[in-house]
Amino acid sequence: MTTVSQSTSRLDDAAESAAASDVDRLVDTVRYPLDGRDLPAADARHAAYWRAVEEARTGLRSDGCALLKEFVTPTAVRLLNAEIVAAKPRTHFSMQVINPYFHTQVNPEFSDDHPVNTFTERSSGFIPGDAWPSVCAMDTLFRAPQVCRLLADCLEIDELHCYDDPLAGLTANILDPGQQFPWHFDTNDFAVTVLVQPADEGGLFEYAPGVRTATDEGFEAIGGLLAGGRDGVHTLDLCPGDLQIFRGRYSLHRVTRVAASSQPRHAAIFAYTHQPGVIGRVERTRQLFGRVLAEHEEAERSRVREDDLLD
Ligand SMILES: O=C(O)CCC(=O)C(=O)O
Ligand SMILES: [Fe+2]
Repeated sequence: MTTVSQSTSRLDDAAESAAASDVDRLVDTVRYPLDGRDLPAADARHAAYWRAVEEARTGLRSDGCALLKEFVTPTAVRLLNAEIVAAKPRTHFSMQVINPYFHTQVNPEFSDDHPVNTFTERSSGFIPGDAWPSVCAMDTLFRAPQVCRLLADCLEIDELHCYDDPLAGLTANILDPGQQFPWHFDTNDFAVTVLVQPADEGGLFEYAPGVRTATDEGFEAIGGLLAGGRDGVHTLDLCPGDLQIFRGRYSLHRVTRVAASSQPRHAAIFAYTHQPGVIGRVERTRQLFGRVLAEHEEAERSRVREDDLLD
């Protein structure tokens, strides 16, 4: 078990923090036996593990989305929410008007009513990776090798690594009353999300699978959805503790506006990469978190140096 660092742990109760470092206490291991993967086939935990993986694979193959219902136990959900509430003052809220590609400027090459020139308010915020205590349930779930292994199996990839970015690796998406995260595409291949505190009204995750492909921008379908069309839109019935694996590169998606009278919506977001040691670009980091760290600047400088060597 990892020891609690004196200077960085900001949980009220160190004992609770130490307990949270055990991933088996956070996950419903009866339904999702993390150790079942390599047990003999006759073992019920082996069967349960691979049943969950197969179900997730079916969802990911058909529409780029898988739900591991109630993956996180109710007690652990309360712990995650307490950690989010404690770190919430560090949220970077940015009110921006964006198109589905996160651009904020008009592109004169397209008509005024084109998706590229259709801008919608994004008012939600992210708690950055450096706001969490070094030992906490959020971090344990994010980094647990058994969870990474399960996610890689669901995604049908050989390996997966925690996104090494000190701000964008482990975040929480916060939508306070009245806020929304409008229709957009993600730049990463897949996202892993755990709903921790749902809104009482609004705050629904909606997506339209496969509206674009690697070779077809799908502008017509996107235009229809931005204009309020509902063709092919799925609305997820998410409960606290559900873990969602989502391929958002080709599926337009959004979180609808949280009602003014609602409690805030909190979602834990775990970012992974195919390669180890990946860190975000300076410009994108500034857009999402309002700042960059020395690591980002350094990574950008070594990129330049690498480019120089290749020339
Ligand atoms: O909060 C969520 O459920 C997902 C938010 C989202 O789409 C994103 O962070 O790109
Ligand atoms: Fe997204």
